[in-house]
Amino acid sequence: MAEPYYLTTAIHYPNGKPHIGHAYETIAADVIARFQRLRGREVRFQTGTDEHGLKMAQKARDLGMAPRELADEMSGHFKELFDVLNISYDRFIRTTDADHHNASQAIWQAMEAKGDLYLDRYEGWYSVRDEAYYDEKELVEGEGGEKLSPQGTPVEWTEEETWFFRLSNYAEPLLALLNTPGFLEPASRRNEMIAFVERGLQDLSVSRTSFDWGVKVPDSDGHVMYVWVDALTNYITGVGYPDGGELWDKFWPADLHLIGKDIVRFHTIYWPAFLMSAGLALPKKVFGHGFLLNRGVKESKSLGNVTDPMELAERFGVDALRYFLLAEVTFGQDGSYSAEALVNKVNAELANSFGNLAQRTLSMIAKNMDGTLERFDSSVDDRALLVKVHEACADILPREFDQLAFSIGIEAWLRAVYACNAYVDEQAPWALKKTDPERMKAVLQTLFIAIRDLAIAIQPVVPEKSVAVLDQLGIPADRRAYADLSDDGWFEALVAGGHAIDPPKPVFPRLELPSEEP
Ligand code: ME8
Repeated sequence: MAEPYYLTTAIHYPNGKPHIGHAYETIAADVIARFQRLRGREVRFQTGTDEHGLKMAQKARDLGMAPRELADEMSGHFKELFDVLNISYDRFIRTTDADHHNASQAIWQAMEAKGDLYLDRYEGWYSVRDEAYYDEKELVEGEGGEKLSPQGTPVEWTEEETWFFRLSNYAEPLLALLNTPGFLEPASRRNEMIAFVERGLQDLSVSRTSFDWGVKVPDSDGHVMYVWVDALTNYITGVGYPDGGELWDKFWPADLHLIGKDIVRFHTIYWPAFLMSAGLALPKKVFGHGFLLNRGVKESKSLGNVTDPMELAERFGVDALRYFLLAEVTFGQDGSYSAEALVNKVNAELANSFGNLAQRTLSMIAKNMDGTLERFDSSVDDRALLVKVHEACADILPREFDQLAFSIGIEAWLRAVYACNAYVDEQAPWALKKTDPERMKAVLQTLFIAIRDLAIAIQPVVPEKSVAVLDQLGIPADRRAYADLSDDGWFEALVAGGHAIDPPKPVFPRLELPSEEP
């Protein structure tokens, strides 16, 4: 039986169109989902939009729209982008979905039944941009002397009667959780969270009365839930809470919540506390990835440097964008991107190295071997190359991807591609054609095997391109998993048994920078 694997992204605020950070997080999650499927896990992958709260309500008001209308329009842009980016989600959840309201009210009632909710007066600072409450001592001073949140966003003084959650009761189990190896990664994010708990946890205001765009608090007229209570609950809505059932039994607790570094507090303090209060199991891991910067600078509307990820995907191709983001950025740290960096990297590594290797080899097989493989005697060099490629594809890349160290895994893969190209140059099959045609066949078949390994291994990152290569190699769709890399008997028989391929078509075009680009 395949072991289940449940992974989620943050759900995105649809108060505007998606930006490159949303694309980055969701692509990374998709790489994980595809990777785990290829390892034989039964994956459930959820993403979606976080549609309630003051930020959405205010944005809609500014635009003269109803919040629901804004949510519908923008959520549609997110879904469209994720479909274009080839995101293999199982559910795109919207917090306005009926089952989500139901789940949020159910977790509320469970927390209330535990005695963790009480009514009181809230007085304090609130950032609409972060949808977060802050203590006076957390605030920083802006350039004009104004008070700002630690994220640098404006805060406003708020006073209202709200429900409170007894967060202060959970300091001890939260510290134990934060100290559990593997729960919060990268480990560098742990200290900040531990320090936050150790400073003393205040009870959390969890409802609002000054607006009504949210999930209604059960039996409490005029109160809607604080948007983060309902937002975090999306992770259990999607697997059948509160009714339970097959999805619930199989997939909760989640294996991984993938989120950005700015919302680690919500996921490693508030969310586990809510779950503990409701008597539910805790997620196994929260990973806080870094931020993507445009040439080293955070994108913002005022700087006019906002990139539309849809445009990038259309201009350079989805797989080029996916490869660049995963190969370029050390996962967990901030990363920088630009059109020229993307074009240079993708041309050097995919078009000129892997693409060229596949195209050259398959053309020579088509031309000089009638497109047909046969049994061959391998030399020491052939075997050395295949050992190296196999190690990169079947051992190193999967091991690193399992640790979410994508760029390191891809680097090992790329070194194997370079080794193949060096082997082509050394062996010079085009010269062997005249001097030793049998040896030429052995070289081309060795390369055929290597390309199969390389294409299988890189599937999570460039799904469309690797499928095209595997199709050209004639590898059946049910022989493309990681385990197939080590199932030698079947593959040896295929290569030895007169396996025929068609002349190849180029899969990795060279990219051009548009002329207006500096
Ligand atoms: O925070 N680079 O939504 P959001 C990388 N609705 N990642 C980035 C980024 C950037 N430049 N900018 C944002 C929310 N992100 C809440 C989440 S979850 C129950 C609720 C990441 O639309 C950000 O860190 O502001 C977050 O993980 C995700 O994009 C959605 O951000």
